[in-house]
Amino acid sequence: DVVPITRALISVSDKDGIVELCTFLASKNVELLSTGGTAKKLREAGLTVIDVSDYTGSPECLDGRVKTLHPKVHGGLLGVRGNPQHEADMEANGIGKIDMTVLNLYPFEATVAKGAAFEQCIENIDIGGPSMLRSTAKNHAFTTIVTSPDQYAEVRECIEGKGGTTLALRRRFAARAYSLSASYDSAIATWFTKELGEDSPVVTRVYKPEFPLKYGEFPESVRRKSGGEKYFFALQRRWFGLNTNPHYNMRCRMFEWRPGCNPHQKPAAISSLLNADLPFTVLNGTPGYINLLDAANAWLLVKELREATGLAAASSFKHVSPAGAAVAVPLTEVECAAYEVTPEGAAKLTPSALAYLRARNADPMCSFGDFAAVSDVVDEDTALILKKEVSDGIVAPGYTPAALEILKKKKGGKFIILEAKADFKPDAVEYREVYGMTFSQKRNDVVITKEHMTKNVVTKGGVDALTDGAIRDMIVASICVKYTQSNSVGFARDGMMVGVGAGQQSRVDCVKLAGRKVSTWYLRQHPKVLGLKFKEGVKRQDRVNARVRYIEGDFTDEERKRWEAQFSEVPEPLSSAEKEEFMAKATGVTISSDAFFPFRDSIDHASKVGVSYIAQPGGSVQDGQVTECADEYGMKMSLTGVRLFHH
Ligand code: 93A
Repeated sequence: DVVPITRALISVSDKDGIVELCTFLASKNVELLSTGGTAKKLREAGLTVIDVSDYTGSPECLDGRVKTLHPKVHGGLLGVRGNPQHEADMEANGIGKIDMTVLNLYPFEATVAKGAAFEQCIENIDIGGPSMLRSTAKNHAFTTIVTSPDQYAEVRECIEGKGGTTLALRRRFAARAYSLSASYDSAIATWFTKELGEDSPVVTRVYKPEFPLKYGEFPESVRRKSGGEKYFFALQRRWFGLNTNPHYNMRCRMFEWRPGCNPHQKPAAISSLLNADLPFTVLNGTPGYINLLDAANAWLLVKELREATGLAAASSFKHVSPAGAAVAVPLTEVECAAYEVTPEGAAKLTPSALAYLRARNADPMCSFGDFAAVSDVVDEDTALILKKEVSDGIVAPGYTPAALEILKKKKGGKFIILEAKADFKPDAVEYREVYGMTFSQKRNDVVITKEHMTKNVVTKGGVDALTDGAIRDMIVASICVKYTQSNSVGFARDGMMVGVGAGQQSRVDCVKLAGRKVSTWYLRQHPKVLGLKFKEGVKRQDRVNARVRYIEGDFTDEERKRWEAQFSEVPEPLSSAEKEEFMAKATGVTISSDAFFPFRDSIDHASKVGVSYIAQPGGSVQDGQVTECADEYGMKMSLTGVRLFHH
């Protein structure tokens, strides 16, 4: 199935690498036919080239609109070799065989992107190129279509090694050529439709496959023992409650069953747009469906936090919402104790490490098995913190060799490590296909700045009542909710999220949920919690969970017995009065909400967890009542004017 190349037609707009390829082809005695600009470039490099117009006997005309649209070109590409009728037709019409086409198309998309005039865009619609591409790809049994400089090396290697191109290569290149043709036409159709003034252009987007996604399997042993998945589900529900149970992930992990989204949803794969790459490359591990959704959101969140604050940022994602996020602000001594680091150790931490330590410690119970993101190069300090934690993977713009070595050993070598493209900028319009419907919308590219937090402070004292720290926390919390599934609210203090509420149907429930996390975060710093005496060998995550249960305190008798067994000294209960007394001192917390507060109830609840500052879009008919309520509590509230729903 190897076809030797004796004649090739070269016609490229992007002339990168073309001289080198053609020099190689010439050295293999390939006759080169070429169009105007390409022929000129090849001749300048000293190559012998036949102009297509000389070959066809038809001059390029109509300002180059007609260059290769000729039976001697298309016949030479489309004729079926060995077919007596075709061979006779070719003979009768003086059509010689052309074995290979190397081409790329007029830069239509780049011309549009430049903001060129309508006529110039029209002129950049390539006609001859796609025609040759389609002819060559159709006849791939005999002809080779090369459409991108990134294929030149492979084609050279194949000709060098095999004396021609193989059928496998020709088929692969033909498939790529038709994808290019589809993508090119899609770009033209999109642009043209927009020019008609349509709001939501109908488009076809063309993707290239990247890699299959990891999906979990029930190991055979579990299947056999439990008598099937159904029984296992029932058992899991009985043992551990519904999926919201914090132990759920642990169970999944124990059985190496990664719900991403579900084991029966296969095949699962990821693709990228034909003319764009994924925002990251995989350095280690096999990511699953949810991992990559987490990674994409987590990466954009930390990138934005970094840009907004100028500080290293980190986030800890679970189920496509942040459990925590933070920028690198030094820890207090009490925080060091609560996060299990020594003050000396904390003082030496790099900014990346500090940011992740904070992000992970917002809600360490929820962060179990997280997907981490760091805005800066991951160094050894950061890797050593992650090494101790149960985590699924990380995305960052780079890794020091020492950090990479540590992380690659995590999870028996399965820890997912993604290198993010530092300059990644998502497309202006985003698309999502659900149940056969394609939604498109402008991406939420609003850049949250100090201006949003200061332009409309509606509470007493106005903008002068905001401290720099409060403004920073308003920005951090608002960027965080921008990447949190709605309805969402986020509480921040000292550059760190200390309670994120995601995916609630009512705002007040969201405030209660996230507010409970804030209380837990605060109470983890209560002297009685810091003084808990764990037995030797109690694992890190078990200590985290045990502290949370201590703070919650709502044990059944059985549960209490099991809980107490983890301590060398049985702890005295933490009474409601003690908790209230401690929480009464809480202050300086900022809350940001992804949409307006429709009633004062959310503010009433926020007042119980030390909220001093509020950032919210405003726009409710009850804004006045909410402002009065904030004033009652002495809180300072900014109306930002930007809603931040995220789904
Ligand atoms: O104007 S065209 O649509 N008409 C043609 O007949 C034709 N043949 C090749 N564009 C045509 N091409 C395109 O010209 C190729 O696809 C390639 O992008 C470009 C190369 O032109 P040049 O060699 O003059 O730089």
